[in-house]
Amino acid sequence: MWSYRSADNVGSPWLETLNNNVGRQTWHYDENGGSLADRVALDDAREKFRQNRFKQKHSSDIPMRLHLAKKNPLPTLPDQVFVRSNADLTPDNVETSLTRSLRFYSTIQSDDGHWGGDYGGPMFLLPGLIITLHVTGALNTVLPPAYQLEIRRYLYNHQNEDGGWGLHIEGHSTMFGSVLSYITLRILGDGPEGGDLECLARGRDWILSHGGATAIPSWGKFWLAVLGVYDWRGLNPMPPEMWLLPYMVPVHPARMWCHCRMVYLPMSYVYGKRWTAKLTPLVEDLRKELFTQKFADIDWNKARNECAKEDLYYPHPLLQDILWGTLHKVAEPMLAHWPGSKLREKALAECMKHIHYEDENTRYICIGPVNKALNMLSVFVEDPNSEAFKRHLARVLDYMWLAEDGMKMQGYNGSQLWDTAFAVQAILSTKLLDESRGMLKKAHDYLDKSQVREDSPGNMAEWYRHISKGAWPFSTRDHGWPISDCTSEGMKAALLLAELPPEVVGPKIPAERLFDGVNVMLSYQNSGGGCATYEIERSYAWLEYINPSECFSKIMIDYSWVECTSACIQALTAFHKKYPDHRPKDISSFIDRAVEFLKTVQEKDGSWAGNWGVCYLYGTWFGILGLVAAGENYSTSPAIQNAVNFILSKQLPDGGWGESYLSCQDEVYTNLPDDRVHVVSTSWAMLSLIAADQDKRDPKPLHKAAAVLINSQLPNGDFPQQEIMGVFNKNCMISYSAYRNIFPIWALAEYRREVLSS
Ligand code: LAN
Repeated sequence: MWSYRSADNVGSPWLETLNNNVGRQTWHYDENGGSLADRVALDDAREKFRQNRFKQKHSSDIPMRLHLAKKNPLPTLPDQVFVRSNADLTPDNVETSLTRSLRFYSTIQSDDGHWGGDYGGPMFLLPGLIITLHVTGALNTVLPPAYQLEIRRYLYNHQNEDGGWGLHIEGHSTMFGSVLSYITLRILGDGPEGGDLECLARGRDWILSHGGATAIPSWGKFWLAVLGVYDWRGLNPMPPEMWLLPYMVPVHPARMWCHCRMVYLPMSYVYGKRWTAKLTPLVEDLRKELFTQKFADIDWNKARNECAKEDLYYPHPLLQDILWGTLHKVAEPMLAHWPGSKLREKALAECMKHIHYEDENTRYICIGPVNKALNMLSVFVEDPNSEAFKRHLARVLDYMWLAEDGMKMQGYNGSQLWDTAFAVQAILSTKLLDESRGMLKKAHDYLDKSQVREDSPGNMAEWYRHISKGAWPFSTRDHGWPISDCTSEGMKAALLLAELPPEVVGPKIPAERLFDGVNVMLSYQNSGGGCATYEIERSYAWLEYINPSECFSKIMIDYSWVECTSACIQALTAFHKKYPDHRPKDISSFIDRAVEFLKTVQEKDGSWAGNWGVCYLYGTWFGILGLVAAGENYSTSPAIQNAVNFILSKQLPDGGWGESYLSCQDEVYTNLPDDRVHVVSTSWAMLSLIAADQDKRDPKPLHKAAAVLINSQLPNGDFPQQEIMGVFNKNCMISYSAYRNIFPIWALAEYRREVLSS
């Protein structure tokens, strides 16, 4: 039976931690664990998911719920209320609904105070990990058979009806998803005709009828070359020598978005070495299975620029093809032989230096799932017996998540801090302290222990690092990368908790540490007034011309975003109210410029396009909250008026809102199929409208929306998991599984306080 643990130390003695692994989430299998009833409940959930898998592609985190329900049984709940007419929308009824939500929510809090949850969604992550573990011979040690079975289940479940796999769980089939998922299943032991319901044969049909594996996007070409199912000559160059350029040059990798540079760093190391795994019978078979022509006949030079149309979100501009062509034909041959090879060696050593630095400073978690696998491969290529490799293996489980759809690799080592910071704000907004004191105390402890307490070691400029002392990360302190809006949300939650007596919610975070947090936020402002994610903008948007990834856009530099900017405004204004004497001038000039930025990025129709959540409702929520925090309001601010009109115009006849992920990739507001409502979209819309005083003008839209939320509640106080609500780089969706609880609680709490009491 499977069990979920938080703050576990599995992987010792190769595991390092700064705070006893607080926030770490791992899944464990014990053949003899659990009762018959537990197994039946889990199997039941799996079967339901499978039956429904083409309709409801997002799993509902049932294994975590089942597991935690055993430790924390659900308290008695007041009878469920349903809203049939406006007369049912009384403060008492809303309170009942909130009490039920809070009681349920307390049962799924992890022991260490954070809320765990599925942070999967992308389908291209797991294969990189499995290929790495396979070629390094570590697969069976790190992911024993029970894990492998769950991974296969996951891939069967997420095969689309047409036989292919998408970039993410809800997406149409792509070559990237299909080839990599197919290979993963083959590595995990399925034969070419095998798998669930002839999964592999159907997958192969999809691949071959869409041009075969030469049409996989560049990141896929990379993994195939590592495995030996593709020739390195079929890849566009990723010269490690870029790292030897002077920093002044705008295309220096250190000036790129940290996720982009941290992915291309190990990729260029492995590319520079042209490292390929041993030729095995499996590799020989795959060479026969995946291409529309004989492997020996493939024109690799042509294959460099091939990409299936299903995958092509960001087509290469001509400039790129010329650039890669020249590097490929002129530079690479020179670097392969003396004296050019000397330069290559030097560049590879430089890359390895940065790989080790990243590994050590994230305790081998790495900034994200892609460079986790790549760095692990790189240190193995450098030295298969290295301590670094062992430490990497000890951190693989940090990325694995089990749900009823199987086991997946997550988009980060979790979203612990982010969810916990929002959860605290939502819970506090209910004002139901007696219901929530236990939860809040534990969550407070999590916030306290997860703040980053130090800058990266050494000369930060030499390592191209931004300050991090005082920041909050997205996940755990051991991960440690600072982020502007995570720092802000962490700060907002900490400030709110500090208003309550320490006997109730635990000790306050000391002022000095909040000052450090403020210092981090202030350091994030770009010249245009906005804030980016982890660093300040270091280069120019035209770098996007050389964005080589066909499936993602806006990855080259760290741009300013509405979400990050608004979160900083909100946190700094909240901080300023409590500590008016701390850097007041810096804070007020920051806010003035940040507000200007928000206004410049507002769309003509009044919305803001969100970049990390779906999409216009998420962005507009941040836009409005930022302006309101800075002191603007509906009657004086046309920006707010337009945003409100935008939101109202998207309300569905049922009274809720439901925004589809297609809004992100197509950049136009799109409803969910059949105009379905979504509890998270509905909550974002409500929170925005309430912040803009909609109740003073016309509360009807809010009443209708509150009814939708209340009536959506499940009998146990939980809310349903509906469509995926997170996104990155415009085109890839990612799960924020905690949102289904956090945002309905928050929206109903604000509704009760602001709308029903007025
Ligand atoms: C994340 C997760 C957190 C997220 C928020 C803090 C929510 C956001 O407001 C700012 C951006 C940030 C930090 C973010 C950026 C992109 C990430 C890191 C991710 C969505 C998690 C996974 C994704 C990463 C890029 C996935 C790997 C793929 C590549 C294209 C490198």
